[in-house]
Amino acid sequence: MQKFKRTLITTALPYANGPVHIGHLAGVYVPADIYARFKRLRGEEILFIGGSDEHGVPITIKAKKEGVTPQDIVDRYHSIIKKSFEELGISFDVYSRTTSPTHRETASDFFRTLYDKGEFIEKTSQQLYDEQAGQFLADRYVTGTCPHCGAEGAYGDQCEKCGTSLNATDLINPRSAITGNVPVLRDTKHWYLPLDKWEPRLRKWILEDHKEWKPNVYGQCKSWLDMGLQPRAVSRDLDWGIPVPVEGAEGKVLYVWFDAPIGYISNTRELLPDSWEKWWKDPETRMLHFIGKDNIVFHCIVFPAMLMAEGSYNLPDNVPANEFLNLEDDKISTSRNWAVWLHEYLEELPGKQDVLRYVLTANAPETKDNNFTWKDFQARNNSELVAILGNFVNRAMVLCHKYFDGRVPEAGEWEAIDREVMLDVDKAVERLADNLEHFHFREALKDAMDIARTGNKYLADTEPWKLIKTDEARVRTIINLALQLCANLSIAFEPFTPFMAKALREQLHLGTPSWDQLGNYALLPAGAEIAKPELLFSKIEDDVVEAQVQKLLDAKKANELNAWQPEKVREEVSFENFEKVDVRVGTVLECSKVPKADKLLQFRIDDGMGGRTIVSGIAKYYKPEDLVGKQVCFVANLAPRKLKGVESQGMILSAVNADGSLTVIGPTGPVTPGAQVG
Ligand code: B3M
Ligand code: ZN
Repeated sequence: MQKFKRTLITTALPYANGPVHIGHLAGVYVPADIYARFKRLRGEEILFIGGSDEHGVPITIKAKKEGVTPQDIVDRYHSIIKKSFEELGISFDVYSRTTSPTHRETASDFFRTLYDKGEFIEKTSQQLYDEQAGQFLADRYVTGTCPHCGAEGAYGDQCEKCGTSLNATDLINPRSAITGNVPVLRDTKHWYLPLDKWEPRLRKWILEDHKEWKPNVYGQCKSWLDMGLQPRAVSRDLDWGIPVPVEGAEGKVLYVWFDAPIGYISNTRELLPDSWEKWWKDPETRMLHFIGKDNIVFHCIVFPAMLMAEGSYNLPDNVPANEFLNLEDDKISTSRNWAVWLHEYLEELPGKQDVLRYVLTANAPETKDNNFTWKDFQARNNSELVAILGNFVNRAMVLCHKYFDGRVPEAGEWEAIDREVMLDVDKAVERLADNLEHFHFREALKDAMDIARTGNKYLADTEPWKLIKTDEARVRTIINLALQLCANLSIAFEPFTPFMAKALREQLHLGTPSWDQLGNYALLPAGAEIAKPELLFSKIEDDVVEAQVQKLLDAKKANELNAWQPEKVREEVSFENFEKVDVRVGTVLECSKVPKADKLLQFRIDDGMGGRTIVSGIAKYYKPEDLVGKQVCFVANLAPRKLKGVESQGMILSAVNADGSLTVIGPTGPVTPGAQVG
């Protein structure tokens, strides 16, 4: 492996058209932050870059829907996202945005450099155009049927059902997302990056030189390369974005996927205006892109091709992309509001940043899609963080206060069991570093947790609370070692749960942590004072997680109601046929439940003709006594049917609501029983 001097870590720039949710965190930001913190602890030179992606069609669509400007939308979400990342402890060195002047200049210059070098193809082609809206329909401005899987509602840039990336003109039955109109085709000129030109170099660089990439990443790249690369348009006919910086390009902007990755460069420049270049151009800098799997092609093929075309930049050394996280066994969806939003989590579960970081790491979708459930969240908190980690640290510190006045006791000779414990911890630390280095964060977390497990077992095996009566000298040694393990834990957990790690270091009166201190069992000098232990984690009760599940269910319900559409109108009938149905008004005389049928109510109706019995399936929605005395409409000439042994002589009319519930239909004023409706 090449020896690098420093590491540039980038994270996908989230679209500023909504807040971030746990799927983003588990896939990108938590693993990247763990890695960045690990490297800092090792004393390596790193730079950790984040920022908001503020261009693209989803933002303009959202703005239109709300009747505000795209700038209003990105201002709102950029600040929500930035603040929530900070509160979760994502330790970016810079978090900027693609509407910044530095970015506009950087992206513009980048395009211009490629343009001047003749790296683009200029091509006029036919694109979809909405005549009523008076604009071209790029990307998400058009929906239609996916030509690959036949799904309805595929977007002009991608089908979310089968994941295929599309051109708007590929869609079957395209419709404008602005007006719903059928678009027409119009000529327009765009700039294309000929990916095919870079294909041989990309093939060698990925398929031969980067066989170590994660199988999901390598596999996706291989299948793209094997399909053959085509020129890709890097401009769009839109009024939101960075203007194409050439003559005759009025009304055209850079495609969002052209400018967004350049955002990594701009944000580096913004932070380090004088020394940014060493992070991008010095071959001794290693670049890593942390992203989700839907961004692989852009980071492994398109952006590298842009960098190759420019010529003076490094290519990424690795792209540790993750799979997706599901929520309560269902795909996370922003539009369906099926998500746990970070800013809401921080507000509703204050002080529990580490719990979320821990659970998302323990469940990280590293090799396959994974699932987040609130039950699992609670279980991991209560039976891992509280019962293993928190418990061990608390016991060790409490014993130190109880027997030794809160001063670290001096250790005597280490015995065999002590040395075994140290050996176990040494091994865990070694695995931990190796797993972190290889982006195996779930395994790494287990390794860190093993230190606490070892500590718990050590106390259980040595039973200092019994030994204190007979052998205080031995207890001094045991508590000393137990406290040294606590000190080790405060370092090992720093990448994963930084808030807890800091609190623990403060309680132990430890200074700045460094990775080299791991495996050192004399971190706390004998005689040093430690603070009174404060619980590092607290139990999460059932009502807390139940409220979260209920919130999701409420969102689902609201969403279903929102998405409700009236049934299609039935086939036309003639007036004569309509007249055949004899609808009358009657008054409910009696109403009771039909025995052994939980859906049915049995009515006795005054129909002006001596009365009749009707059975109706509305028991879920009405109590029998609520309907007595009410007037209802019923079909009087329906052939009689037996329902649960009762003959029903007609049908009471009711309407089906959006949520499936039924409301009985009756007259708005008093009507003579038996009167005809028509
Ligand atoms: N904003 C897509 C996404 O959030 C896009 C990433 C840009 S990274 C340069 O999934
Ligand atoms: Zn599809």
